[in-house]
Formats: sequence, structure tokens, C-alpha cells
Amino acid sequence: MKYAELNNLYQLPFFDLLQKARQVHEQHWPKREIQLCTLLSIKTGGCSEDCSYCAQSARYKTEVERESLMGREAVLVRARMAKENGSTRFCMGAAWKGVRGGTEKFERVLEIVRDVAALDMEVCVTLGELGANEAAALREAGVTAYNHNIDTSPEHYPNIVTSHTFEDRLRTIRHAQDAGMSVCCGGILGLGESLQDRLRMLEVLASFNPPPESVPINALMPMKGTPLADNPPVDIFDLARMIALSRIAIPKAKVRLSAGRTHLSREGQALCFFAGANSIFYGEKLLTADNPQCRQDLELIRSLGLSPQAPDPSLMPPPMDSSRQSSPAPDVACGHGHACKTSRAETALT
Ligand code: SAM
Ligand code: DTB
Ligand code: SF4
Repeated sequence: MKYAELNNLYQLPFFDLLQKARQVHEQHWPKREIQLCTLLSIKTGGCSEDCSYCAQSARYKTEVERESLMGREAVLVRARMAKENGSTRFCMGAAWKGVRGGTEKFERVLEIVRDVAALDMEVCVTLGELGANEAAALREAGVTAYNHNIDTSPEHYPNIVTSHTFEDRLRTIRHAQDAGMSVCCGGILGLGESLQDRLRMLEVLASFNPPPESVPINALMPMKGTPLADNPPVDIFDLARMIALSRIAIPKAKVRLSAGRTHLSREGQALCFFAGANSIFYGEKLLTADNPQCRQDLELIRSLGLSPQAPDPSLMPPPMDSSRQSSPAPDVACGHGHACKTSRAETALT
């Protein structure tokens, strides 16, 4: 979908745009389900890059404490909890510029991926820049989706990040796709971008071939110590418009209402679901920032007559050998290592 068409849609009266998005949504996603994805930061802080929104960049003095790559077992415990709690996708993020094959670090990531893939969950990772070989190795280990956001328009990108380029991002996305992983790619609103930048970002996302499997729309979480710490919040109607446009421009993608939900009311989130969002990050932490409580999310989903998305076997990693592990039920349910009282999503909603 081209810029002019996106702009025409954006300029429609709010309810007309929502109505169009709703039609597309119902045609492609008739099940009234919300995908629950649990995030885990497996390596936190100390990143060489200068992304001006990010609390994990080593260039800024933020409140994030550096943590080295988590051990296999600790990650597996969190992944099991996430599954137990009803998440169908486990997303692991690392504060790296990128990964290089043949290094010990990368081998450890591959082991982690194999472990999580054996739990029969969708496995998503976001590790920064990838070459073709690294992408192939991740796919082979069981990664189903690679998250790499373009974040904003190509024109605005250099105002936000200077340590790598927009083209670098596109190259990584291409490597992920060539290796057979689906791509989770979206952006952030609230980076001081213009409406034109937002539409350009969507134009680029909609031009991917194949289209992104999921599109996270993040509202900036202003992080203390970063250059964008004082940016004003994103207007809820602008956010809903962008979700509606994403739904229309990339109809088969899961559109994920991502970072920033702690700043939205229940009504604001409901509006975004109506506009076409059908996925959220679930659990009380994103990577380093806050996210709503599990219980609140389940209640919101239930009160809207929606349900958590059931696992889709076609999206699981391919079968591995007989070493496939079972996942005993942990006492803690939330996937974030604290005593969240929420019971399994499925049970809570039936
Ligand atoms: N280092 C890898 C990368 O840059 O792709 C993976 C981790 S990075 C934190 C993943 C994504 O999180 C970023 O591309 C950005 O879209 C999002 N993100 C990071 N900080 C954010 C913030 N403060 N508010 C909203 N989204 C944020
Ligand atoms: C995405 O688009 N949003 C997630 C995930 N992909 C990796 C990350 C949001 C990070 C929010 C800020 C933080 O937790 O530090
Ligand atoms: Fe590093 Fe990713 Fe944060 Fe940029 S967004 S500073 S690459 S962790």
C-alpha cells in the first residue's frame, strides 16, 4: 500500500477509518482472540548502540542494571511459566548490536532456543543484527519469528539512531526471511516523528515480501536518562489510527499493541483492539520497563468478550528428536518470576 493511499485513509473521519479496519479485521481474524506473548530479557543493558529511546544503551546513564546472558535453566524456567500461564509465544530479547556465528555467546543462545523450542511454543528472538549464517542457525535451532523493528521512517531514523543505519535493519530482516523465519517488525510512536514519518514507516512495513507476520506498535516508554526521556505521550486517537492503518495495510499480520500499555486506560486499549490489534505482550515486565499485571489483562480480555489465542500447531517449531522435554507446571504462573496470583489464562477465562 502506497503512501498516498495510507494518507487518504488516515485523513478519514476517525470512525470511518475504524469501520474500515474493523471490516478487514473480521474478514481475516474472525475468532475474537488476542495472542499473548511473554517477553524475557536474556541479556540486559550495556548495549553499544545509541538508540535514543532505549534504557539499555551503554551511552546513557539510565536506571537499568547490566546483566550478562542468562543461563539455560533460568530461561527455561521462565519459558515454562509463560506457557503454563497461557502465552503461546516466548520472545527473548538481548541488548546487543548483533550476534556473530561461531562465538561462544551465539552457541549459548542456540542452546537456549533449542530448549524453548522443545516446549512447543512459538519462539521469537530479538538479538540485533544478523548475517545469513546466523539467521540459518537460529532457524535450525527452532526460532519461528525474528523481531527486528524499523522503529520509524527511513528519513527520521538518523535522528534517533546513529550507530547503525535503517538499511542495516532492512538487511537483517532480509536475512531472517531468507532463512525461513517469519518476521516480527514494527515501530515506536512518540519519537518526535511527524505524521509523514509514521505513514512512511507503515509504507515500508507494508512493502515487505513476504509481509511481516506480526507488527508491534510500541508507544514510547520514556526512560529516565535517555535523550527522549521527556517526550510527550502519544495521543490515544493517533495510536488507534495507526493500529487501524496497520490492520488495513497488512491484513494478515498480528498487530501487537506493544510497549506503553501501562499508560493507556482500559478503554484506550479496547479501542485499539477494536481498531485491529490482536496481540499483546503479557506479563508485568517488557524487557526493562513495566507492563500491566497479568490479572488485569485477563480481566480486560474477558470483559470485552475476547479470549487468549489458542496455540497454533502450524506456527510451532518443527519436531525435534526424542529428547523433547515435557513442561511440568510451576507454582508461579506469570512467567516473570514473581508470585503473581493469576491462574492459567485458559482456566481464568472459562
Ligand atoms: N537490540 C535488539 C534490537 O535493537 O533490535 C533487540 C532489543 S530492542 C530493546 C527491541 C525493540 O524494543 C526496539 O527496536 C524498540 O522498537 C523497542 N523499544 C526499546 N525501548 C523502547 C522504549 N523505551 N519504548 C518503546 N519501545 C522500545
Ligand atoms: C517490541 O516491538 N517491543 C518489545 C519487543 N519488541 C522486544 C520491547 C519493548 C521494550 C520496551 C522498553 C523496555 O522494556 O526496556
Ligand atoms: Fe541496543 Fe536494541 Fe537498545 Fe538499540 S534498541 S540500544 S540495539 S538494545
